[in-house]
This record gives sequence, C-alpha cells and structure tokens, in this order.
Amino acid sequence: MATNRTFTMIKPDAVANGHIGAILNDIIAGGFKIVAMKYIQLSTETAGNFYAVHKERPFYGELVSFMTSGPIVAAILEKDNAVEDFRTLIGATNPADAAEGTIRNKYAKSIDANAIHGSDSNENAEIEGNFFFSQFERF
Ligand code: RTP
Ligand code: MG
Repeated sequence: MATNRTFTMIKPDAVANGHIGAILNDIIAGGFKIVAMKYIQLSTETAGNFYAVHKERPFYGELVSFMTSGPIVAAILEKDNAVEDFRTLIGATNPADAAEGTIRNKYAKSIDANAIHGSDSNENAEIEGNFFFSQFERF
C-alpha cells in the first residue's frame, strides 16, 4: 500500500447505533477515497492478532471483547497525508477530549466504545490494510 493510504474500522458501537452512513459521509467529505471496504464480524482470535501490539496493556481484554461484540466496517482510504489527516478527522482516543465536529466527538460514547479506528503510522496502515484485504479487494 502506498504511503498516501490509511486503514480504518467503523467499530461495533457506531455500527449498532446506526452511524455507518453518516461516518462514511464524513470520511468522503473529508477528501478520502474508499479503495477497499468490507462488512465483517471479527473472531476473538482475529481481533487478538490485530491488537497484539496492545497485548500487555490493561485494556487489551476489554478491547478484544468489544471489537468482537458485533459487525464492523473495515476500509482502506486514500488521500494525501492520509494517516495524519484521518486522525485529525476522527479526533482524540477519548471522545471527551475529541475536538468539536470530529467523528469521535459526534458518534463516540466512551474511550472503549469510541466509534472508529485510524492507523497511527504509514507502516501500520500498510500492515493493517494487508491484514484485512487481498490484492484483489483493493482498487
Ligand atoms: P485506534 O487504534 O482505535 O484508532 O485508537 P487510538 O490509536 O486512538 O488508541 P490506541 O492507543 O491505539 O488504543 C486502541 C483502542 O484501545 C482503547 N483504549 N482504551 N481504557 C484506556 O485507557 C484505553 N486506551 C485505549 C480505545 O478504544 C482505543 O481506540
Ligand atoms: Mg491505535
């Protein structure tokens, strides 16, 4: 994946609360092009592997159980400066600290149920995109 791409997941809380459409609209209005997308439910094993970097953190168990609690939308997004600009669009991890108008400010309820994921580096964007999508599923 080129460095002008990032990876996202609309998390189970935002899906369950009916925000898929509004969040995709915000993403597109923010200048991002969807180059891959799927609607899936993660198994405990898959979510555990995806979040393996957080294995030693106190919130790991809760994070894995939350991320497997319902379906998610996973996507690869393209834009200049995608990783940084997408993290600006989604806002701070804790929605209480997320700037007005950001996706977490509008749709997230708590630090656990925080509506959306965004890759934190170009390297992780590529790893995460490859984790979910084959070469035949991205455009
Ligand atoms: P994400 O990976 O979901 O885009 O979020 P992030 O980079 O802003 O946060 P990260 O540090 O990667 O943490 C991953 C997810 O774990 C939950 N978390 N809980 N209770 C806590 O202190 C805590 N810290 C993080 C959040 O749901 C976060 O999105
Ligand atoms: Mg992160």
